Amino acid sequence: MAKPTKTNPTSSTPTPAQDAKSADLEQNREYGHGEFLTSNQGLRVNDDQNSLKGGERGPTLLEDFLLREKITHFDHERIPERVVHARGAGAHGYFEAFDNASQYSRAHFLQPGVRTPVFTRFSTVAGFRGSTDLARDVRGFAVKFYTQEGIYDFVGNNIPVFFIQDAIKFPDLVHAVKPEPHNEIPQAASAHDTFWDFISVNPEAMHMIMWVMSDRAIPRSYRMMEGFNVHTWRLIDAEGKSRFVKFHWKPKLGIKSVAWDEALQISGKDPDFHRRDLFENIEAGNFPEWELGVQVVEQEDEFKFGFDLLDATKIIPEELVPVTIIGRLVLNRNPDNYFAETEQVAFHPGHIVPGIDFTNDPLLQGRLFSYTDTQLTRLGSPNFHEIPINRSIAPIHNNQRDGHMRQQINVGKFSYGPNLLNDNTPKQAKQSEGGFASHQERVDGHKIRARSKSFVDHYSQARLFWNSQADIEKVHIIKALRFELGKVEAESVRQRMLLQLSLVADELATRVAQGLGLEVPSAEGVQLNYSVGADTDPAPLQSKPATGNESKSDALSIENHPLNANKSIETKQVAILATDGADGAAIAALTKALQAQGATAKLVAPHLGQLKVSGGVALTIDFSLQTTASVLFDGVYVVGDGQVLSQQHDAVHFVNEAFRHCKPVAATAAGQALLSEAAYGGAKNILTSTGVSIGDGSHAQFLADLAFGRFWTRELESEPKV
Ligand code: HDE
Repeated sequence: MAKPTKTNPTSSTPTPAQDAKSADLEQNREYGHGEFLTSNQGLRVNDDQNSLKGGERGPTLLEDFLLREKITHFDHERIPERVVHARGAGAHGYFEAFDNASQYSRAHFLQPGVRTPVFTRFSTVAGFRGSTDLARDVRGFAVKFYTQEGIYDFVGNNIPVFFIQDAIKFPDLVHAVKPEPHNEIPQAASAHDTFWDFISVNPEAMHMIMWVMSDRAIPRSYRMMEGFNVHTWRLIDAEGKSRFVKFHWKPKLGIKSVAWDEALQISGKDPDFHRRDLFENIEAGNFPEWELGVQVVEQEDEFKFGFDLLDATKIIPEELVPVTIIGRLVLNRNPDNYFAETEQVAFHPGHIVPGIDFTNDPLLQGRLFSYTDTQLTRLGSPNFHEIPINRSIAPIHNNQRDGHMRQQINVGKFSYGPNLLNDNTPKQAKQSEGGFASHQERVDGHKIRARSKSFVDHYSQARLFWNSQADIEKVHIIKALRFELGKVEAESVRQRMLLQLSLVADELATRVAQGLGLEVPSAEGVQLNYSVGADTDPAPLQSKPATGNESKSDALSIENHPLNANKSIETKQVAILATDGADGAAIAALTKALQAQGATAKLVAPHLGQLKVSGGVALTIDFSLQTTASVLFDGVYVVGDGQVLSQQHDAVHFVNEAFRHCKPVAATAAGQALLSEAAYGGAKNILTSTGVSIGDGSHAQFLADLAFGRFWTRELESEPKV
């Protein structure tokens, strides 16, 4: 019988020849279409609708092996979710090295022109698997490279620093941020007592807090985030020379975020917003792309910075060490099955290949233990590397044996080495044969539980971040902290946080305090840092406030980031708000103009079904006002009858909200009446604002506004001075 083919192949489905990993997965794909239903033992099933009973109305018989098999399998369908990063979305793609990569690393996947299949998983951190995509949170950015030398995992985040400096603190951090244990509230949110209590006594978190309170923590799309591998790593070149490196993923679409109020709305209107955005864009052929950048530091320059390269709460400012681009990542295929691939994929920062090595960053060192360990609970067996999505395309030969769910059938009687009876194979590989050998670093010291003094400054880079923000970004950080600390019930925690913020920047602390109705306390004589051992004097570990340090870095801002200099409307979504009788030619022209530049138009109307536009044409409506919301779009264009729409609360709300979220809003002359009706805060007529236009035939102003992005001046103008 001919093998059934996939019934709905998409444009993004590569042929096996294009992608070695896809070919590898093909042996596990099951299509089912057109086949007989069978049991798990291959038996064709005759009746899957009725259980086996003693008489039509009698009890079900224990003999019913088909019932038992089906129910038993169902009963065991769930596995434990990830303890962190539980909610995610995955995609297949490839990485391509540029010609300059090999000067830094001997890794095969970094040699000129080599294309390596990858699987990438993006995630939120704190929320459970079923939580919302738009939580204020760090985003995971993990990439599994199926290299010819084995698996290399890049297990990073969209923020380049972390909350803590030492892995031993990780369980406390996670316990503090997860829902409080007595009532499991709140879900996917850091705005509660335990998180801020922990932060307020751990000043090493202050730099990370600045990032998490910024718009980086509410991305517009997984496709529009940077990625970082946080720690300093080592790259080893062909001569064996080691250099320090920080890795960056730079998104081709720039860095984009949503407004906080918008994030809250999206969480209700479409909690799968980021997952859907990734999936739909890949299906549509809008393949997301990032460039891989490296900041390389020569071994001899290790101590030339005012911070320690081994401290994961520090960046290397791009002004000090520029980022060199060495390759690109393209995601071009959706998973066939969420559970089999996205849920079962298992990343590990310890999965490395020759040409990459670790540093002594104490956060990284602890991670090297954690990731295999956690898979044993989550995936249930040391054989998780055999699950198809985790399987290396480089062959595996070793003397590890057995365990739950073992798939490999090791032939022969030898499972040990060295041996003579099996020609001493599988044999060790020399480095010249691709064998991995750790970088030989001289290590010398006392066995000691302590934090290096070089890790003490917790405020300078937090302040650098604050200084680097555009005015609107500062306002967003202040509002985020007012929200988060406003949800904290213990006033002592609010007070301590204000104190910590005052050591970053007075203006920041004062404005947050105003929102909380509190005064900023004095830091005089207060113990700031509780992250010390019982016999350790905390005084030398009190980091000094960074006042006076006024340096800036554009790469820390979204608004001023060089990646956002190129304005484009590519992959943006526009809602065309229309009514029956609307100008069909205007809709067609606008749709065409948007599509020509890579954007998408969706028709939104008061009802679903067909829209009867001028010229007797009927158009299919994508959404009714009840099934969508303006928060799901990047811009709104009113083409319908503005008089009719202004009578409908949902339509007025649609425009008001888009305006409030600082998005481009436009109308044809016929639709203008809706814009006149919409008013921000009940006061201001939006027609006079920036980013609001009345379209002529070309819609040029709207297209320019859409490319510009957000008109944050509207928010700045409306900002109460307190
Ligand atoms: Fe993770 N982290 N982590 N982490 N992490 C996990 O591994 C851990 C840290 C990151 O999509 C877990 O398979 C410790 C930093 C991502 O599957 C677990 C410490 C960074 C993902 C774990 C950290 C990350 C994880 C949970 C401090 C950015 C999701 C499930 C020492 C560089 C990967 C799992 C995916 C997942 C431990 C800190 C990134 C428990 C102990 C820093 C993207 O092993």
